[in-house]
Amino acid sequence: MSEPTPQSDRGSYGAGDITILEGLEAVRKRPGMYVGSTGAAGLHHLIWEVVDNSVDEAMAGHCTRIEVALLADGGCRVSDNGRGIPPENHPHRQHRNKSTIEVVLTVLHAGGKFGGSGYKVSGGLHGVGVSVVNALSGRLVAEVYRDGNHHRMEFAKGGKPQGKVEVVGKAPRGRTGTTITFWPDATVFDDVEFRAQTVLERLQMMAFLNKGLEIRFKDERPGHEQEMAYRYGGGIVDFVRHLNASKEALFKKVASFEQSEEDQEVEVALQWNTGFNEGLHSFANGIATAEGGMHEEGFKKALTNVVNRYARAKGLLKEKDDNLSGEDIREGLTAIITVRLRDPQFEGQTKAKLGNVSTRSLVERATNDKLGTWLEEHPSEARQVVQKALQASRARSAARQARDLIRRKSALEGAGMPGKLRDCQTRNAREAELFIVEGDSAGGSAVQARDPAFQAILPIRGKILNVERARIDRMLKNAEVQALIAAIGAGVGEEFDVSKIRYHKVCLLTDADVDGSHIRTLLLTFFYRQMTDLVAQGHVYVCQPPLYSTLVGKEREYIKDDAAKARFLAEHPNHKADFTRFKGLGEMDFDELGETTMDRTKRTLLQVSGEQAAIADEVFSILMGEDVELRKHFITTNAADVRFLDI
Ligand code: 0RA
Repeated sequence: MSEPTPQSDRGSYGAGDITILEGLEAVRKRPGMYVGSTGAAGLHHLIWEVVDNSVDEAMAGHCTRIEVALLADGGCRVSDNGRGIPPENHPHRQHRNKSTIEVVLTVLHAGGKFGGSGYKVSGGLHGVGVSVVNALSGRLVAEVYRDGNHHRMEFAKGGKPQGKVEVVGKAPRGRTGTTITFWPDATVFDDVEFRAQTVLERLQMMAFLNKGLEIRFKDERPGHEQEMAYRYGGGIVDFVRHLNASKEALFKKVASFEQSEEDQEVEVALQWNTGFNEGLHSFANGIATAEGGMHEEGFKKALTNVVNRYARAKGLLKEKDDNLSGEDIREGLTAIITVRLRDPQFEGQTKAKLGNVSTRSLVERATNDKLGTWLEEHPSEARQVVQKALQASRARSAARQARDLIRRKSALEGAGMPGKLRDCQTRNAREAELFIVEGDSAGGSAVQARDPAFQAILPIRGKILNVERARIDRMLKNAEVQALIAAIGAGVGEEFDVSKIRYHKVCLLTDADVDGSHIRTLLLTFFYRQMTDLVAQGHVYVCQPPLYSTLVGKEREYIKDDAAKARFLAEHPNHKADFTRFKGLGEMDFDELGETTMDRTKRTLLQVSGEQAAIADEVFSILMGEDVELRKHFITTNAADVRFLDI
């Protein structure tokens, strides 16, 4: 064993240590402030935080590989081949006697590199620092390979240092980097089991956004074993190809460009497909900006301008013709916009909207110049883009006529509410809930089971139209879709105004079988496409009706699914009574339905979040798009799994 790193005040405990422990204690008191929640999203945030630090090291040009492992004992290990956190004492005065490793892991917001180089993330919940992970862990081990040595420091529950940084051996030849292994604190989080799919989706996104960076994943948990590796030499160009892979591209080429300024840069990749939906995904410093913001605004404005300018110059639009609208130009567009900047301002409901005005002008200028040039250099592709927008424009005026028809029709139906809606009494949208229930008979039970003061019921019969494949004009003619739009009361498509919604919770209540899951997916696709803000702002929920019930003594217990049944059997090894399996909601009587699924004090609702909209878009497209083979594959490998919508 080698000499330990020199440390003054070894073992002594100064005033500074107390402040540090107070900082970590503050994180433990209010975890939500630092990682968003103590639910699944907050738990996974711990991994994102550690990985983000390694990605920063990669962005600074010092790291080419990151490995994430979910360990058999419930821990998570993140290793990189960066420079390694410096084991020497921290240069700042107030931390003078401490290794930088210790400072990075115990001082809030100290994760950043002291040189001030690179672009540091500052907004929202992101970039809170690895010390937050330490505070919320039951145990954490930091290992650093640097200067030929293997350094190690361990922390107990809540981030309490167990001694100082020690050199525990030699580093393998040429090896540098940082490895953080942590075990989330089971007394902080509701559940400490990581979900591989959630981690994989995030890692893949990070790999797309960081061209050439290799990100490996290994699940070592018994029964979950798998390995995965991502590395994209084309970066966001590959991301666009990937998103369009389940669709039919309008042409083979992906347009891409980048531009940088003193303290910010933008990169854009785009390609149209023959579909009708807009798939614009933006990121700031590697964080998804699901609510858009200045970078999206700049891009959209310039895209509209550039395509119209081109269409006029080439005589594809005549003098008497109106300009093509932005929506028409973006129909079938898949685009990734990623910006990196020094001081991002994250705004909006979910802190997922970029507020920096200077970024708008950078993106607008870049798009005007570079996409303009791209169109000039690719006349055949450019012509197809204009033709597609012209078609969209024609379809849109047909849709407008269909919408006017709905408006006139609902005006005739009195208050404008669909006949099938059993509305609630309250007119306060914040406390109002709409249950969309599959089938008329289940709808009847739900009407009896509800609390009519706050809960409205809308039965939906059969399968609503497949939104991904239908043009909006056809979709709007569907009676079920019309009833939905009228009940929610906030319009549809580009006219949707989330401030007008009549219910703050829109809950999907469908059978636990394949048909039910299909209808749920169709409804979610519809909301995601046509009422995007409803999803983005967290108003959509999935009910969790039980699949089984059984008698325990005289009490009836309800059991959510097969996993819960297995748990129940493990906890009650001598259980003899039969399990009743509910084939559909219709088999439950109304008080069962009320008690298990609707009663606000007893039910569990899954909130559908827009945070991972970019990835969800792909899932929806695979499921709903034209490619039957891909769709079959998806359904067979993910049957009955709705949890991908959870986080
Ligand atoms: C502080 C300073 C330097 C690097 C890091 C921290 C660092 C932190 C993490 C966390 C995970 N992986 C990491 N890699 C590096 C700068 C080091 C230098 O100037 O040599």
